[in-house]
Amino acid sequence: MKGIPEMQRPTLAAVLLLLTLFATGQSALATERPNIILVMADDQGWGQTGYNNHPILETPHLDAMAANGLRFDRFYAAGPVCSPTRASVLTGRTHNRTGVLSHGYALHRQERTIAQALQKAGYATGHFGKWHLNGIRGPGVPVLATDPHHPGHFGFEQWLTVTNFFDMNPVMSRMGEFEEFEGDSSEIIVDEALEFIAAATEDDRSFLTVIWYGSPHSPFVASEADQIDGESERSAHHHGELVAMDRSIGTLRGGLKDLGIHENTFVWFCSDNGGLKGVGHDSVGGLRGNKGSLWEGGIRVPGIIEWPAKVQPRVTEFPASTVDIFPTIVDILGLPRDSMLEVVDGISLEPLLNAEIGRRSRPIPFRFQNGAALIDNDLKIVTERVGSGKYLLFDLEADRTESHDLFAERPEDARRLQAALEAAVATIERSQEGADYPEGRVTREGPHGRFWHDIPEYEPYLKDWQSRPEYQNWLRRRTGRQPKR
Ligand SMILES: [Ca+2]
Repeated sequence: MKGIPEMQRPTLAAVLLLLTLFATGQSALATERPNIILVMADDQGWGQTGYNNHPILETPHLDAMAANGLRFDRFYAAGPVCSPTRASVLTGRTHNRTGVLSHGYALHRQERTIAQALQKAGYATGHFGKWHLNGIRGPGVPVLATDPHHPGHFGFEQWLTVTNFFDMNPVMSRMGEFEEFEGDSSEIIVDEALEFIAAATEDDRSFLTVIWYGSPHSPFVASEADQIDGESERSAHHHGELVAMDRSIGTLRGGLKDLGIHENTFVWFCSDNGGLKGVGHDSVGGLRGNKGSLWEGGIRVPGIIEWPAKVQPRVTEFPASTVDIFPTIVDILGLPRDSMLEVVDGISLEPLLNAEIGRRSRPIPFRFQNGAALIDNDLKIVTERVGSGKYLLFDLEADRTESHDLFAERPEDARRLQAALEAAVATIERSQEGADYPEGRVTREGPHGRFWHDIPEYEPYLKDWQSRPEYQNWLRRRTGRQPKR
């Protein structure tokens, strides 16, 4: 205090006090805002959890998460295949609005994403694993730094990402730099995600971490220890991938506890589409249809929210969807509504976290290839061909296998839901033409659906990758070349 006149001392002390209060206030604010982790399996069917009584598969970590959180018995992937559902998670919109008509389509850069919204709110944002929103097809390869649709263009400040499904010992892209890893793909990305989480926590930053597994998608490769005894090879490997994925859920939950942040971390687990056929056991728990269809088996998936600070553990029958993720987070964090691009198809599930809220206020729309459907609480209307004028109506509560068409028997519901479905299809078509974008049209940064083999920047790697198991058969088919020794 030497040299500072006596009278100014209280002022200086007050400034110091204010600075201290400011710093404390900031960190109190940071701890109030929950961290967000979005975790998604690739092709895990509704029936493929222990808690849904799978005949051979045990998922102790998902079961524990479900027992400590809000478990959805009717959770829907917004699309029946992978890229569409991923687009819906990031935008809160049904996928056809966003450019992602099917797998291998690119998400329009004109969309607004949950990662951009949280980045703007000061969150650290990271993406780990499968991306599949860059319009590239073929088994997962590391995403190029020059890719106009890499996660960095959609609000992720860090990413360790593969174009599509990936498996044992993957090659991944860390912000454009290729890295080779050893081990099970689920465990690798959870370990990497935990490092990102630890760094953000160390910096006193809230975070959004997106963990998108490549399991249990084909090729089915599980370690010896994870394969289930007595199963055929295909079944042993497919279910073994789920064993490893489940273990990585345990690692994630344990890691959050070790960092002392599990209470106020909001974790949302789901799958990206329904289960597969021919994997040794029913993957969809007796529902109708599989991946690729708008029947329940194609879209109903495991779904769990765990957030110990706020969520009352229980099982809910409330129908919810991946389109609800972004609106729910916007609501919880009090972000501006225009963080999301209208038309938003999801609703906030924030009121559901602590109490049952009765009926869902807005139906869940589906529009995929030729078909469309609308789920309005217990009722579901389906058309297998848009424009055919043919509709089917089911009561999912009474008829969970969608076996009994009520369209003729329930004319009032049929008329109401047919009109609602036609209206939904019409607005989705307008979005598809670009009506939601300020430009009034779609401006596209690259083609949809290219195979990476045809992209010149991958050419230098083709020779090496021909001997890798995940690309070997595929490359042989595409190039007619034999793998080199
Ligand atoms: Ca998938």
